[in-house]
Formats: sequence, C-alpha cells, structure tokens
Amino acid sequence: MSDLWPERPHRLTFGFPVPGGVRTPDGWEITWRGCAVMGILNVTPDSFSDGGRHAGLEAALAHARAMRDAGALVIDVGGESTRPGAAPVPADAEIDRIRPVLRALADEGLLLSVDTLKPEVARAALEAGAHLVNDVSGLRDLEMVAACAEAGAAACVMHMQGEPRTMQHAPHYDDVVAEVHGYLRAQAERVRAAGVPSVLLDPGLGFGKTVEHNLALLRALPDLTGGEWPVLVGASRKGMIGRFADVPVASERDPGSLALHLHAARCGGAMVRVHAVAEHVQALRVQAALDTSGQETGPLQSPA
Ligand code: HH2
Repeated sequence: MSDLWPERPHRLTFGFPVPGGVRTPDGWEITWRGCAVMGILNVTPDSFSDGGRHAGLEAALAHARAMRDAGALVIDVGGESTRPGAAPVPADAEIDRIRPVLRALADEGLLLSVDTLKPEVARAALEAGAHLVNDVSGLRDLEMVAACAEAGAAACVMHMQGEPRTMQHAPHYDDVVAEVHGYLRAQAERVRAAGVPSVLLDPGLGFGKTVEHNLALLRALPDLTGGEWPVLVGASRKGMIGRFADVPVASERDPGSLALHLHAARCGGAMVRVHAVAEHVQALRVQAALDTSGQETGPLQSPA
C-alpha cells in the first residue's frame, strides 16, 4: 500500500444501506482515498461563524446541495451550537430544527451526519435519514452508544475536556497528545465493543484546549492517523486562526482554515470538517496532484 496521503484508502461501515455504499460481510461500506470533505450545515441561530444563515428549510437545503455539488462527501447537520458559552437547546427544539432538513436531504440521496450531544436527538435524526452520529462529547453517554449501535450508525468520537459551556475556562493537561490520543483509542475500542460498526476519531480542536494544545495536537496528527481508525479534523474558522493571523471575524478565517486542513490531509487525515467546501475541495485536489506520483487519485470522490 502507498504511504502517500492521496492514495491512502479509508472506510466507514454501517449496519444499513448508505448512499454510495457497497454490501460487505460486515454491513455496508463506503470507501474513499485521501482526505474527504465534510460540509458543515448549522441550522442554528447562534453558531459562531454562520449562525442564522441557514436556519430556514429552503436556505438549509440549498446550502447542502451546493456543498454536495462542490464535492463534499458528507453533510454534517447541527441544530445546537457548541461554541463556548452557547445556550443549551432543549432536545425537542433541536429535533424540530434538524428533522425536516435530514428528511429532505436523505430523500435526495446525500450521505448525512448529525452533530449532536443528545441521544434522543441522535435517534430522531437516524430515523429521519442520518447515517453517522457526530458527537462532540465522544459518546461518553452510554445512551448515545446504544442509539448508534441499535441503528447500525457509524460515529465520530471527538475528544472534549469538560462541557461546551465552560470548557475554555481553564483547560489543563499534563501531556495533551498522550491524553487525547489515549482517550480516543480507548473510547473507540469501547464503542466498537458495544456494537457501533465503525468510528472516526477527532482530536477536538478548541474543545477544552488552548491554542498551544491545538498546535501540539495538529503537530502530532501522524501518531493518530497511523492507527486503525480514520481521523477527522475540524479547524474551520476556529479561534486559533484568529489569533495566529489576527482575524477577529470568524467568517473571514477560511484561508487559515485551509492551511490547517491541508496540513491535516498531508498527515493522513481522512476527513476535514469545513464551512468553505468548494475552496477546500479545490485546494486538496491541487495538493493531491503535487503529492502523488502523477496518476489520477480522486482523493475527494463521491461515494462510489
Ligand atoms: N467543531 C464544531 C462543531 N462540531 N464536530 C467535530 N467532529 N469536530 C469539530 O471540530 C467540531 C464539531 C464547532 O464548529 P461549528 O459547527 O462551526 O460551530 P457551532 O458549534 O457554533 O455551531
């Protein structure tokens, strides 16, 4: 197998048919090479960089279709902001925000993930057509593990220290890389043993972490991507970019996001979670051409 990142195969397995999936003895599988793009669809009024922009159904659907057309492999639908200090949203309200969007996009054949901390929201989302559960609390809640296992949904296991409301007050680690990677690997084993068919691991940039912690984790990515599980990185428009490049307005941080995500791809990351899909797809394709031996690799192919 090639060591070059654009040629590196990644896979996720599901217990039910998924768009672009193929039947295997273990369920249905999607595979891709290189670093794919997960497009962010926040149907929230208060997300830190795009709050309110896609809150209406038609606006949300149009944005999801545009991200698919631009080359996103997965659309990640969220109905609650997890930015530091965000107001919690009751489960019913979160479900009301995301369910119509998921139903419509599932009917159109998009591969969908739901960004939620709540098992009842995950269950409703999976019933409405989501395929993957993206839980920023890393499936700490056993009910969340059960929701994914019973449905046969894949899960993104993200590391977060503390909880969103207070996580940036005083994040502390003795050895951030060892603690985060150790947690993710152990959690992946637990979740798999409980019946979740496959996982993505995510170091959780900005979730209970200082800028220095984020940098250490980004530099240590090859240690995580060298393991068994595909790795997702979400740096899009986050505060560290504001600090490095002096860009106070979050929606103006796409160039910095791209720099961090190209690094993640070259370190073997399987997926990046982004707001600016077209820009990322273009840059990843160019980077892939540069980093391969010359042949077409299709690093961002839609599920085949
Ligand atoms: N970051 C955010 C939300 N969900 N999920 C994963 N797996 N990884 C991340 O880094 C991640 C995530 C925060 O970003 P965003 O969705 O843009 O904002 P908000 O939480 O304010 O809706």
